[in-house]
Amino acid sequence: MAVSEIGKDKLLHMYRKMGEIRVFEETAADLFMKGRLPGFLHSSVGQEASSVGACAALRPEDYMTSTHRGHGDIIAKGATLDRMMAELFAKETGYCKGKGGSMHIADLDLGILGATGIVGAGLPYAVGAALGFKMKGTDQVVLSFFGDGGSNTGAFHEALNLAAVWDLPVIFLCHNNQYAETTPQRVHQKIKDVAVRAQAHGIPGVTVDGMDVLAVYETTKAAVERAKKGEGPTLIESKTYRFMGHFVGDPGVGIYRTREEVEEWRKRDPIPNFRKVLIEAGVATEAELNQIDQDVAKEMEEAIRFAEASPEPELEEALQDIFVES
Ligand SMILES: Cc1ncc(C[n+]2csc(CCOP(=O)(O)OP(=O)(O)O)c2C)c(N)n1
Ligand SMILES: [Mg+2]
Repeated sequence: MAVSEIGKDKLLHMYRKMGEIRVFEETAADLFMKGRLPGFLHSSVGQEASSVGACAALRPEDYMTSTHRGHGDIIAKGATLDRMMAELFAKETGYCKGKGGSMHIADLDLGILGATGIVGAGLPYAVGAALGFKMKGTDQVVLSFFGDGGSNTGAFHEALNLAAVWDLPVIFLCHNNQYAETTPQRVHQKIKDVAVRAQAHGIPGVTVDGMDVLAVYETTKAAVERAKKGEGPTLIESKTYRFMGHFVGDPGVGIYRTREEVEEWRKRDPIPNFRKVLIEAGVATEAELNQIDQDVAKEMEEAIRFAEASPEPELEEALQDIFVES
């Protein structure tokens, strides 16, 4: 898709969101390694174009689900860095009042149905939400993010099958980052492209360059249009890479992948590449993009201050919002 068809505001929004994700992930990893954050973190650095391209094709009223590596997807859907950081700090002002933590962030007002630490578990509840939209007769859609490892679960196949037979408005978006924990895709799957699994369910399957935000945007937009018209789900495989280890603390090189492999993928870093596209197409100047980078850095500093200054949840609230009152 030519940049001229997308419009400057949207393009700069995508650039900003990718920057927000990068700085959030790097800051969170740094705080975690200094022992200042509780819990466990999975960084999505490298996957920014995959998250942002997909969410840029959604409207605020559309829903999404995500995974243990979900910070990027959630920021791309509209979450702000302050409440994200507060959630990681387990503070009252976090998206889930500090009870969700890194892997379980949700906000229904933003259409973020939830992330989950259970691999593959986000797919069936995306299908449930899509069934709800279809029964209500709205034109909302649901996008479910998952990984290459997630595409090996039974839940993946059950979700695709049901969404296919009922023509539900779902987009299944696989961040194929080449690894499931420390296992390379070639070891955990016989197929090269996750997208071919769509054939088993009679739905379209598309493979896209997940380091190219515009390619992901265009592909997702087409899938959203199809879903809105009642034509059913699409499986999109976005080929991407996580630059960091599986979890923050995993060096990510030497044991299960080589430094050279990581360096090769780093040359395809989606953020400087998109910056180049914007400048070469005359969409923005260096100065405009530098200003966005500075605004993002400031937003991050304020987010840390906000999270640090926020109160801990009260002990009496420990069981609130955990069970549904009947
Ligand atoms: C049902 C289930 N099985 C195993 C695990 C342990 N586990 C956590 S992350 C992960 C790998 C997932 O790989 P992928 O779906 O490719 O996501 P990525 O980590 O690459 O983002 C596994 C097996 C889990 N959390 N849930
Ligand atoms: Mg993976």
